[in-house]
Amino acid sequence: MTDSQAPTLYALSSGRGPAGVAVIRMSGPAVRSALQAVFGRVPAPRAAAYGALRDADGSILDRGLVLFFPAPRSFTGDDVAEFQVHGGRAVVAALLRRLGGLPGLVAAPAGAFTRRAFENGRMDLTAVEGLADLVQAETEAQRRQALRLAEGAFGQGAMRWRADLLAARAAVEADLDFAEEEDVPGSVADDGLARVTAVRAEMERVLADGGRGERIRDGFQVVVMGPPNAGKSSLVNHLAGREVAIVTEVPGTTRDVLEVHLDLEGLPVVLVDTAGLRDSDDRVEQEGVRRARSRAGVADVILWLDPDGGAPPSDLLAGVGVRPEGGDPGNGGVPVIAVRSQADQLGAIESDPNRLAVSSRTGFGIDGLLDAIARVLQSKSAEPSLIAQERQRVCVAEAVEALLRAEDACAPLEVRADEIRRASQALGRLVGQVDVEEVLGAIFANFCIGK
Ligand SMILES: Nc1nc2c(ncn2[C@@H]2O[C@H](COP(=O)(O)OP(=O)(O)O)[C@@H](O)[C@H]2O)c(=O)[nH]1
Ligand SMILES: [Mg+2]
Repeated sequence: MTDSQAPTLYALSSGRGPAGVAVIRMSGPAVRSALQAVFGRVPAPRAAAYGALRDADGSILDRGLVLFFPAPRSFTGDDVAEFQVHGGRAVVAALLRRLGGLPGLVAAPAGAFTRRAFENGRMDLTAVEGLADLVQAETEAQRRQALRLAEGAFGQGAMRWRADLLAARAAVEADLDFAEEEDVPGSVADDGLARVTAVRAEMERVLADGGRGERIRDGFQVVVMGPPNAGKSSLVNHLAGREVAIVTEVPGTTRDVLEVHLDLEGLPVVLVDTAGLRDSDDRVEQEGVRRARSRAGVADVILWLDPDGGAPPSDLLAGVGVRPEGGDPGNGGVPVIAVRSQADQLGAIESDPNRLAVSSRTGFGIDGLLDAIARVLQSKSAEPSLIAQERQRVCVAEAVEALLRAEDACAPLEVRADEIRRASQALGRLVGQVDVEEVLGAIFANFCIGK
């Protein structure tokens, strides 16, 4: 299909109304003719034009602003136009109906505009993923990370690596081709292989981020643990501002793992309520305790709640490699914040200013607890990470593995050149230049219609 036969996409790009303004976008070869039909003219590029938008019989549908972005300097790389009209449902419906009746125009499925931008080389695949995350971002940390990705910070770096590897492979292959001719200096391949080592080291630095990017995207796990009846579920409900978990005075009420999503000073947090740790004959409760312990293993922070101010049991500490409160967050293990719960029941004398104490009943100490959690998570997310999701990490890790094999001095040069090629291919998949068909569907399914 040549470009002039490609369908012209149209969709409501703003949220469903009623709203003050709605934005309807078109992209494709029929944009100019559609503008002519609806607006009576094609406005000057990139300048807002105001006027009547007309139905097929000449009657006015609405008055609004029209913007025209000729190819290739548009979001998709094709001709693009946007209508800004009143955001009433009937206005939007009438304009969409009008556009749908024009020759060559088809309703855009989810992510279709971004897909055109990708196919036209306006964005690499990591930027597409960043844009999907940006639309979904709920906290400041998520917004910052997604924007960086959407602007191509990672994709551009990956393409530089790829260019370096192409040059390295060319050098190694040149050595191979001319090996018989004796007069080719052996250092040509050596130069190439030195580049390989430099690129591999850079990739390893990017990978060694402790998974921060994925955590920012998917949320930091804050796991609430403690003995039965410590008030874990009450605290989770209090922080969620709603009754997520069942609270009773019966020990062993919570048997499942419950999750609540929170925005903690801009950081996305998944607060996890768990079963109280104790030995029980009840099979369901035993399973709850098992799940609680396994969740502790992937926690970013454990909140240990105990109304008596007790410390977490040593087997829990050993089981998940936790370290005591105040430990250096940089040295591995899951940090534990020990909290005395139900502090409203403490006498003034018992309260210790150096120890966190909270009451879900009165709200006492809650701000201090949130600060303590935020401090730990901020230290974990201080340095931004380039990698935001598993797909990206897998591609870079595959490239590193191939380069490590390419660096093996015992391997024949043919094999080493081939491993460099494999690494380039993994980077090609990362930015979406090779073998992407099967991932595209999954990626664009995350988009909304109109993006
Ligand atoms: N006085 C007081 N009672 C609390 C507080 N938090 C929870 N409780 C009570 O302690 C009991 C157990 O609470 P729950 O949240 O189910 O504890 P969990 O087993 O750790 O999840 C319930 O009767 C709650 O009403 C608190 O801050 N102050
Ligand atoms: Mg509970």
